Amino acid sequence: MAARRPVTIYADLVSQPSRALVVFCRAAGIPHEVKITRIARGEHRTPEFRKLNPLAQLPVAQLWDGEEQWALAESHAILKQLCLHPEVPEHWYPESPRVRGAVDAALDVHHTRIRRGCAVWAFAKVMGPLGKLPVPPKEVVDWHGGMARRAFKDMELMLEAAGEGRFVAGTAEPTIADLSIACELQQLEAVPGADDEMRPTPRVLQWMSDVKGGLQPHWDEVGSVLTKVRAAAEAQGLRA
Ligand SMILES: N[C@@H](CCC(=O)N[C@@H](CS)C(=O)NCC(=O)O)C(=O)O
Repeated sequence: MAARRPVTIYADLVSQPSRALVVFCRAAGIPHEVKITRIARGEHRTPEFRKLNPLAQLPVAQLWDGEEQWALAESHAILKQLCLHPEVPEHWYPESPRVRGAVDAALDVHHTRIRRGCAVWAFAKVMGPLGKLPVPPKEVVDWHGGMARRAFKDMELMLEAAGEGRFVAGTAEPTIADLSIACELQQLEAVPGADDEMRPTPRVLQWMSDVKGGLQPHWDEVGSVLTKVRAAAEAQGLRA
């Protein structure tokens, strides 16, 4: 049988959804190659990249349909495609309609609530100033900070509603929703002082540690870029 062709992931590891894909491919043993595409250098705005994603955003995956390669943007859509690979353990995107519904709902909460706060806030506090990129005005940044704080409350409520299971869709093993949300909250690790500002509860901290724990060493290796970003932010006196 012909060897499976590797999935190509265009990613900047400073980007939360990019990390989610790279960690997932590594943890699930999906053959893949990563093409690092740096947002700060505008590498996602080239005509070549826009052929892959006209919206000029990362991540993008190039997948295979038989002999034909095709490009897909949007990390949740990509994660669901990757879950079709036979080697991926079922717990990541369970087939039971009820559980799958809960995973899809948590993914929607990620995009409509959790990401709205964390992504812009972390960018405005640290990544934007470090990359000398324009950031929104203070009142807009503060609004996103409020949304980021609410993200932790959302997680507390969702985990409470999930009942016995340790993970957000009520499962005993992590799903792609846990991975996506955890990568989003991880982004705040790049912001000095974010913990004091966001005050995650013990339950949310335990969930985060459970998600990370099952993904080592990939979680730490892929996320190590955030330690460097944080050190650079500290050196420049950037804070929450
Ligand atoms: N909903 C998208 C979000 C994509 C996104 O916001 N990507 C950011 C990086 S995290 C990006 O490419 N930003 C560069 C830009 O918009 O110029 C997903 O889940 O993949």
